Amino acid sequence: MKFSMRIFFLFLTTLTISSFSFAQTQQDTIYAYPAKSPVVIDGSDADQCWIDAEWNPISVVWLPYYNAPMEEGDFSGRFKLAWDSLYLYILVEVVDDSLSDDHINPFDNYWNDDCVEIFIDEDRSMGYHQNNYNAFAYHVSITYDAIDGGTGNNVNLKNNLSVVMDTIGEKTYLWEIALKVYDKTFNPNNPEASRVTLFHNKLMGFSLAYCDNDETTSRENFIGSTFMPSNHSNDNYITADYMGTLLLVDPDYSGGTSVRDISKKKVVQIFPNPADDYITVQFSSEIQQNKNMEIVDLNGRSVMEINNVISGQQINIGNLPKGVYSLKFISGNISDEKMFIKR
Ligand SMILES: [Ca+2]
Ligand SMILES: [Ca+2]
Ligand SMILES: [Ca+2]
Ligand SMILES: [Ca+2]
Repeated sequence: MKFSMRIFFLFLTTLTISSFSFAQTQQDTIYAYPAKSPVVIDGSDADQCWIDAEWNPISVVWLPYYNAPMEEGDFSGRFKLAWDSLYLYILVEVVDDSLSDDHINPFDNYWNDDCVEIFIDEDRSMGYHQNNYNAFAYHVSITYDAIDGGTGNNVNLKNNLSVVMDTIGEKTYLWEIALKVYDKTFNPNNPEASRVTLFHNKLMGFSLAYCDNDETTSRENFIGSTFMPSNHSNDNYITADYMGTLLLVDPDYSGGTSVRDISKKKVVQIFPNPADDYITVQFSSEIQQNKNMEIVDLNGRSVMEINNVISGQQINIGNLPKGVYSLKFISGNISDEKMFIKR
């Protein structure tokens, strides 16, 4: 009896640890897909990109202390992302029992009023950004100010984004945002000089959070989209080290060179892409021998090896966590790497 109980608890512990690490993987890397038609920033989610995109949770309590419980109805939130070459689009749905902006001066206690906070590190360099533009922490208020720490002073960077918030239900608010992306040479007096265009395979540091104040003078809850080390749960405004990862993915992308997709020859084809449980691999007759392939994750870690693949073969990827992978192979002097998405 004692022995079987012990096994049972061991099983429970294993289950808890594995489901936690899976959740962390899922939340900390987000994939955003292109908006293929214009996005109207009007506080409405009628745009095609929002119909197509999936929700990501804003559910990790960063403050008052890590994983603190929240009162029922105090806050819940989620967000979607989309992009085109000019903007990162963000749709945030927030349920908040009280919406308030108690400090009239936008620079005064801006983190202690209700606001959506966008953390973005354009080149995913990580590192310190409190008094520089290595990364940004936009505090987007209900009056559409966007305060962040600049070189020495806080600056209102409201021109870096367009935002419209609308009330869509009882205590339910929809924020629709088009964010311009800048590199670390950003200068508020000449922003366009450091404007970055967005492209397939671009990797950025990104987290989203909500500063929840309910008609008091201080922030009650700070809830984010990513897991944090508990002793650094309020550090995203200082450093980009703990931000999540955002990968821009265009499933229709073909040709050209990019950071991750090294193939120029269309030697190997994968479909469907994105895929659920199976991918089918097809390759040209140039490949005669050694048709061994490998699936690697975004960190370059091998997650599956498939030997003696034949063209048209189905590969079961049902056990892989949701994410972006590359299928790699080398045959003689031909090598190829194709990216695919497991959803
Ligand atoms: Ca819209
Ligand atoms: Ca609240
Ligand atoms: Ca950076
Ligand atoms: Ca509030």
